[in-house]
Amino acid sequence: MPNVRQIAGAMLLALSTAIVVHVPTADAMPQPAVVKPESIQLAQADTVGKSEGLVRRIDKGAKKVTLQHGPIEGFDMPAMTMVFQVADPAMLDKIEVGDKVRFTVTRGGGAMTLQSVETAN
Ligand SMILES: [Cu+2]
Repeated sequence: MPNVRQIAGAMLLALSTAIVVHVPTADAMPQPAVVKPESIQLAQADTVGKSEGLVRRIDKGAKKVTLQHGPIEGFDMPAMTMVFQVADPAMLDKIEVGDKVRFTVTRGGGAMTLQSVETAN
């Protein structure tokens, strides 16, 4: 009687065989490869990252805030200083330059957008 591991191995083998068979079709039609990055961006938009940072600059008119942030948990992003969009400009009324803050952020369409921010002084 085959155990679960053997069945999974057989299924993997069948899968990889299917992929190898599919390659000539992919070569003949390069379009599907162009669609791929878009689907990856959509997946990233659903991810919420969170971290802490220091407020460096606030631009209410442009709905942007510059944060010197620590590594962002949930994203593969190290500590750096960068500009974030804010989901709601009212979020900028609660913080000032020099404040230490905690924030949550989403990523999609090439922009990082703060979803929440609160002082952590
Ligand atoms: Cu960053």
